[in-house]
Amino acid sequence: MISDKVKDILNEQINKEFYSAYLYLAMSAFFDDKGLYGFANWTKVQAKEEVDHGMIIFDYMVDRDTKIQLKQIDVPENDFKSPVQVFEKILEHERYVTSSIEAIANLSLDECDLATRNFINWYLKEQVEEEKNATDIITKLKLFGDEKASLYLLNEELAKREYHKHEYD
Ligand code: OFO
Repeated sequence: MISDKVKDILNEQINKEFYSAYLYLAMSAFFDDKGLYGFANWTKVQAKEEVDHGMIIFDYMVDRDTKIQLKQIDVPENDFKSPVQVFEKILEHERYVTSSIEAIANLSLDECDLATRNFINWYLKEQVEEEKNATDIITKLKLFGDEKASLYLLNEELAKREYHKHEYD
């Protein structure tokens, strides 16, 4: 059985995942407005993956017969300046999400909830990838972003990202 503390932190995490989807969608709209369709695509695909992350926790809680309490989703930032600034915000946000996931891992251990501790491993792995993706794009933007041709090529590269439903494995 899931303790009240673990239940509360998982409910909060569902909210954070849906907030993440909102934030990425706001970024996608910014890029779309600037005509950077590849960047808009990349962030929109990420928004869909964030919804999957929230749904995986939702389904886990249903499986464990735990009460789900959906909370209000905050309004995301909508005012961005440049591609590199957006990706720096993405990295900062993903680091924050990583610390939330680590808090779930630690709490589930404190509560002797080994099933949740095991469940959350998938997210720990996922966060390594998400921080790396943001870091890699920041590196490219800082190296070449001032040159229009390079920005064009990166935009084309990011246009290729496809959405595949994120399954828990
Ligand atoms: Fe961007 O990460 Fe979800 O968990």
